[in-house]
Amino acid sequence: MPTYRILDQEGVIVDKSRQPSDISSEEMVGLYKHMVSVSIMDLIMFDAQRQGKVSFYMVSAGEEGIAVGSASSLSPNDPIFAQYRETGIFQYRGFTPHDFMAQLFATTDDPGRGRNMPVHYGSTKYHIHTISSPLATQIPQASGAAYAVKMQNMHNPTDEQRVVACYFGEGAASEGDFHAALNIAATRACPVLFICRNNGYAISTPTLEQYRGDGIASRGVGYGIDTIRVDGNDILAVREVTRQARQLALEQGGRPVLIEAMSYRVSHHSTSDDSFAYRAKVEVEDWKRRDNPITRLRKYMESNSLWDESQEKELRSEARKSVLDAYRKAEKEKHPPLRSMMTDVYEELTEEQIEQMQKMKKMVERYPNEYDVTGYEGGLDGMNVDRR
Ligand SMILES: Cc1ncc(C[n+]2csc(CCOP(=O)(O)OP(=O)(O)O)c2C)c(N)n1
Repeated sequence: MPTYRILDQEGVIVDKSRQPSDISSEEMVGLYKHMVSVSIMDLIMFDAQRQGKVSFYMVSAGEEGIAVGSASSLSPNDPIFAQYRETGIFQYRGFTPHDFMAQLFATTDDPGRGRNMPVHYGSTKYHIHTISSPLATQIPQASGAAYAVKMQNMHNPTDEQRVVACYFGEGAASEGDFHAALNIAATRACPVLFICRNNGYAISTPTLEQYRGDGIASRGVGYGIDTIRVDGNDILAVREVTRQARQLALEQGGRPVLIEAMSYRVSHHSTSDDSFAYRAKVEVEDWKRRDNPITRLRKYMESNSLWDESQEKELRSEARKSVLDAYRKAEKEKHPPLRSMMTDVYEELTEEQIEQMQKMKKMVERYPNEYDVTGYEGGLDGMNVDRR
């Protein structure tokens, strides 16, 4: 299946008769700023993990264009299900450095109350379901949500008609859940965009060992789903493809569309990985030099007098400053009270949970040198629970 692109690696329009449509200069610059902001936060937080400030981190280096470009073509009300390398969608929808840091440092402002690993963001406000660690969890969930959205669209035709967007890697597409999700979405005609980031690796497994067919795109065709492959390093192409896919997904009462966005995972898989154990450094360096969604758009903007070196410098220093400010604040914040490890499971704490929390409190009181709870809101008192 061929790959759709608008810009080549030098940021030049491939087909002069197909200029980027439906995008103003301000919007284009906005997309660029979002990509750069994500990449700067990634660098800072990757280092923060190395310094022991956060326990874990994952960057989206090289793939910023897929997240930011597709998010820009969704309605802000379209529910999103993501994997974990789509920080750009949170950035695009309005996450501030404070929101990112609250989750990464598990402060009291983290809506997940510190119960998840770092980068497992979620937001009711921005309609993004919380990220799940087990691969492919989100794909059948997205089909289910799209079925609900289909019903809502049908019952409320004058309301804004929504679609669901679901992101995953080509490795996650090897899970059974992927196949079940695509089939149910196709047979029930659910308005869902399946957006696969094919970045060449699933941790240490290269795509050559992941599948023998024509990538993930060929699978969409097999399920009777309209499918397109796009150059994931070309943010304008990703944006355009997602815009058209969204329209298609709303036609005839709803239908799924599969987008396979081709890219390359420039970074290590996560802070727990050393990718040079399974791929040559020169391969990575080569990709870094040859192609990148950020430099591609920058070249295009510069050649169209939309951007220059001084704007670049200003953007980078502002983005760095706002991330570092939020980082320094979050570092000093308390974690949520320890009792919140038990809350939100049932409407009220159960007898068993209360008993466990009381036992735990006694244990902490008995061994104060082993358990430092001063970093948690309320300290020891944060473990008090009511027995009604
Ligand atoms: C069910 C399950 N199996 C294995 C893992 C361990 N694991 C975490 S990420 C990952 C690779 C996923 O690769 P891909 O979907 O291509 O996304 P990428 O990391 O390349 O963005 C694996 C195997 C997991 N989290 N869940």
